[in-house]
Amino acid sequence: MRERTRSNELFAEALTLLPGGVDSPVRAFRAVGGKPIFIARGEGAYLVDVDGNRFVDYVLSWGPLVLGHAHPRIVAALTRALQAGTSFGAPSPLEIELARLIAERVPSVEMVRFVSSGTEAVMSALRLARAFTRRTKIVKLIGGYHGHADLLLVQAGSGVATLGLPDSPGVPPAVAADTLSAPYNDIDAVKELFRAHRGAIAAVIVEPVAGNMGVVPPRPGFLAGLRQLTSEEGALLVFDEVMTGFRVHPGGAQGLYGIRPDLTTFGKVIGGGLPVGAFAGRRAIMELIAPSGPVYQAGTLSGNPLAMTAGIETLRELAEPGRWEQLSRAAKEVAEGLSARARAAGVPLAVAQVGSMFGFFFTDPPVVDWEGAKRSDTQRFARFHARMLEVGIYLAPSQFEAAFVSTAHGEAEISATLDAAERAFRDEVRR
Ligand code: KE4
Repeated sequence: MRERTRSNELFAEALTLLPGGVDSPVRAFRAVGGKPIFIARGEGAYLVDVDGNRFVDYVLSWGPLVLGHAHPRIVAALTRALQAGTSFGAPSPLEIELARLIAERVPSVEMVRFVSSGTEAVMSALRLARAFTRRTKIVKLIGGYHGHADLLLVQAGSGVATLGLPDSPGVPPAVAADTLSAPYNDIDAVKELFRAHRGAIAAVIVEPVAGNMGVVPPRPGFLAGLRQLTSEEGALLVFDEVMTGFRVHPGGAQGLYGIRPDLTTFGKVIGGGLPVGAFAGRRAIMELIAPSGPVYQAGTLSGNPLAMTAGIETLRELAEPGRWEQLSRAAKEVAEGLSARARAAGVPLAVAQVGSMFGFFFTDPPVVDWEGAKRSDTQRFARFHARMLEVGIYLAPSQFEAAFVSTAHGEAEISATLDAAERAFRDEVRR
């Protein structure tokens, strides 16, 4: 590993122009110590930093790069699309194509509206849910992260949890008051909220596999319980699949668990690494969105041809024979390998893997909610993260994030990762 001289110089310069030297808080390495690494390029399963160091990348831009960096099919398609221009501000056939690909794969989706981020998708979906039900309260699960819209910065995960921010200044109490929260995997706590706020709850929004408090899968019956409860209470069930969409199953988490939400939000993978989000669901709800209905929502670059192109090619490539099996197998091999090596070294480790995403906590298993996640040893995670980084394995710089594999993660990358982990666990025990 070369000295990260250039990276540190750039970070010092970035600090004078960008708050915290980054454009998104969780990239700042605050939770694991050290300084963020400035990247020159991505190559398949690898990141290459500005000092020439190569890392096996398990962040993959926080999920989007399911085919790895600079996949030839994506680069070729974008190069062609670029020749036709970058944005039209008018409809194009590409939006229809990507919407059709999503609807074909996700049975609950009849209509789609594209936006430019997951935050926009969730914000718009909840406005729509409030309009459709004529109710104002929203239920979210503690540790869930759904972007940084005011109404969702309540007991949120991801960077909010990473930085230990109780919530966020600037969010009016009146706005936060309409957001109720309950522990993840606790259906009785959600039922209690409905009892206490009968007739007032517009929607429950849930990460069907939580990926922003670390990876916490739904316990059997939890998602079905939310589906039944929201149907009985006249509220909408919103699956936030910004992370899980086309990551955990060809049909998203709803395909994996056989649940049909009323609305779904997407992002990340459907843009193949370009700025995109979407909210989608059944026609009767979606047609309330302007201009077909009165619920306003808009965006200058919504459905832009470059993001649509990258998304179309990503979903088509994912549909090639064997891609899903390859992704799940790679993630399973890493997850099980970490578990076995931690056990052999006597390090308590709770590991979870769903499709091509996985996570681990330095604590005894299982971790089923935010309370369990925050009880894990985050200092041990920080030491592990640093040790892995030093030998070229790039994990999310936060305990409260997920790890992802791509179709470019092969045996060489996996064995390098597990060998590094074995040494890191042993160093941890010897310290
Ligand atoms: P964006 O606005 O960041 O595109 O999406 C927000 C969002 C919504 N829903 C879920 C389930 C998400 O995971 C996210 C964004 N995820 C984080 C990482 N866990 C983005 C990384 C970052 O904030 O820099």
